[in-house]
Amino acid sequence: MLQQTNMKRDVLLSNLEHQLEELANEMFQKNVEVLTDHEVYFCLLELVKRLMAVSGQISGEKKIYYISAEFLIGKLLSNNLINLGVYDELASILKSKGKDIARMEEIEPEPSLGNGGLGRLAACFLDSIATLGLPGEGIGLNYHYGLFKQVFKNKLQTAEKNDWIEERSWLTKTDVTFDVYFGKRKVTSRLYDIDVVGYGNDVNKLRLFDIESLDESIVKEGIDFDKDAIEKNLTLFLYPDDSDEAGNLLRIYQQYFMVCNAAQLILREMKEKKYDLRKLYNHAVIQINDTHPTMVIPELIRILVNEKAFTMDEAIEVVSKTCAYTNHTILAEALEKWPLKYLEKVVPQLVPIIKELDKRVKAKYKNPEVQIIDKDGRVHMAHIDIHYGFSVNGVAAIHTEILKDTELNDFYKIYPEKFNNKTNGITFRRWLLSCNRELAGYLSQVIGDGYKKDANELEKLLGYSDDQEVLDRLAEIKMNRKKELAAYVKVAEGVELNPDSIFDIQIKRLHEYKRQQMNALYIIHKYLEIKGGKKPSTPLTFIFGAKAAPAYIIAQDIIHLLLVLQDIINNDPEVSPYMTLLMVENYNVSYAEKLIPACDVSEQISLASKEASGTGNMKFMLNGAVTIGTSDGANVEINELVGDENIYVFGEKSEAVIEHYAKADYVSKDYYKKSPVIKEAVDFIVGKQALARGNKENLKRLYNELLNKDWFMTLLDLEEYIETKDRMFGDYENRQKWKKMMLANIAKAGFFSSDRTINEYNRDIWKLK
Ligand code: GL7
Repeated sequence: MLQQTNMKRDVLLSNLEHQLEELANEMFQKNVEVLTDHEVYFCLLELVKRLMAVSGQISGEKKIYYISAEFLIGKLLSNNLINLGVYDELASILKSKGKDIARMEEIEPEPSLGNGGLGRLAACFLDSIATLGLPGEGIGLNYHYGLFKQVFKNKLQTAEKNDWIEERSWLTKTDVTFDVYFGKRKVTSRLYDIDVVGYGNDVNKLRLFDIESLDESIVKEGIDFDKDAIEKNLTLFLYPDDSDEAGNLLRIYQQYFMVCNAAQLILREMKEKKYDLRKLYNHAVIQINDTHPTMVIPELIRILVNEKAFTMDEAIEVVSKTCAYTNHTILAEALEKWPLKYLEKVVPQLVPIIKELDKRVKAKYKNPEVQIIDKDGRVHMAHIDIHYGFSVNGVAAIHTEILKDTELNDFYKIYPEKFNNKTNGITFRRWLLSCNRELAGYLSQVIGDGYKKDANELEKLLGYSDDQEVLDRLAEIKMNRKKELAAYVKVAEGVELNPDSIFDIQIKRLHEYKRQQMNALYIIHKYLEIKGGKKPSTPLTFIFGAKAAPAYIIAQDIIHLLLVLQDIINNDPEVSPYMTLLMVENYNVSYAEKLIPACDVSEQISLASKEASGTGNMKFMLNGAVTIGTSDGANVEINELVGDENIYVFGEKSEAVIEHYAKADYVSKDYYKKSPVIKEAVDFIVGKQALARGNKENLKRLYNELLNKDWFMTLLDLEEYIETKDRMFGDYENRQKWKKMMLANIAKAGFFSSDRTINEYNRDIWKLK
């Protein structure tokens, strides 16, 4: 069988040009030369799907099921071509027919099945699981409009639906359907698969469930729709607005729909393979990605007890040995607590199980902090995971320590053996080989190809720290990416960027803890300095990209401020030669792939203790950017790897921040009053110039927030941030020093390969062969 598929594969591979022509004929009755770019894209899509279909499906005695509400997979064409090892060949075949593969890459719509780092991490993990030849699949939902598309109108973010599913796509409709019951209400699911090919041709699957009765036409204005019509709306959007009860219920509907399907899929496979369900944990390990899939625990227990004749004790034991939980945040708002009465409305069949799980905890532990159902009748989803899973992991060393010492300390005292750290990683296939082909090629030239399989080999680059030719080439490649970005942005945003300026980039979800507002205050400070005659030696370009949750008011206000500042700065002839600001519209994975390789300065300035890990920080480093950051998340590990001389670290440490929260002694106004520099920058937000170009309501609200609340302590670190950033920009003038820093960052990035992360998950948690 394997031999047969290998043969088929070899036949396909040996004659790609012929295959492509045949497809063009079959699908469009034309030769490739005369196809439109879109038609070529569809042919490539079909060709890659066929190649994957005849590649080796990974199999084994035990499989990892990675259940996640998000899989931010990004465009797939180039990555699949790279992983299949045919990118260069196809690019040249196309070129010989007058087609530029880069245009096909642009045409591909980006699936928006995720929101941020958590979803992108899941996608990187799928790539690494397949690359390492581990049997595994992702299980999630097939959102038709995914996360919203961001459109700026009058300097405000508006949300539109993100239509990504075309007549032909990476999705393959399967004949698998399941019944899913919400109490007595029944819906029917349909499974769609996306093949995930690893680097080296092994294939796993991403399994996305959808609902047969979905009705896209119920979406009217923007992203508004009737939240009650479950049969019609269930898989329309990722994270529908949850500011009212109907929105909360819809999220629970979605989560249960996801895990009920996952449970049925897993059990079906156990049955097909005639595995003993009582040994489920020998054949399946379920990684619960954040709390969204938590209900898989009571759901599996329910099925085992009601349908498979397990006693409650037996079911709990088997399920607990199968499920492992990853925590991605310490922010209270993101640790889900569903009111029991909501669960009663949506999934009444799970409530007796949850109550039983809670009862067992209450019988054993008196501490109210570790209960599943609290005194207000809320179900703490993470607590289910911790009590009834066998592993709890954080996503960076400092994050796991904070979980153990502070946030989850009561649990750590009960189950010290369950806690472990798995520092996040990124797939170098997408974040280097694909997005920065020139750098990847040059690295191969200097240190050989080995780093593509073993990322630690990047360290070989350290041997070239004093090699002028290598240093100059790294700088030249960076300049090439900056020019490309400038050309792209000119068309996409209508903004002119100067490639000779320093590209300082902050791209990530918009959130106060990430402190885009602190960066904005720095920019105001610089603007005022330039107005006062103090000009930077090298011009500065500040770039932001961020979506704000539609119901998150202050985040919208911060976007507004950035767009107002962009207007002021870029239209001020005294300032614009020295400084440019750009907030890109609809920041997504594809945009990241253009921005990251072009970055000089990577902004990782979250309030210490709040960013669980961050993964953008790793992508920037790998592409030769230098980090300015706080001692937070994976920044701490970046710092340890590159040493203090190759990173700019500032700000209060996490212990001090945690103490401020414990003592409630942070008063932002004190910082404002104490420092004329801070005062001047903050006042600018509601100054004449800003009000002339922006909305009073948004700007005033943000100003008041910073002055009177500032929950994420922007002003705490602002002065040190300004000093550090000025020093950093000063150091940029020493080109030799900067090039060496670039080299050191690339050389030390190997640790952050998601192959390393997945090897650790497998070694410590999954234990697959
Ligand atoms: C996140 C964390 O905020 C981020 O720091 C981390 O890198 C990522 C992956 O572990 O998970 N948690 C979260 O809820 N989102 C994240 O990006 C959306």
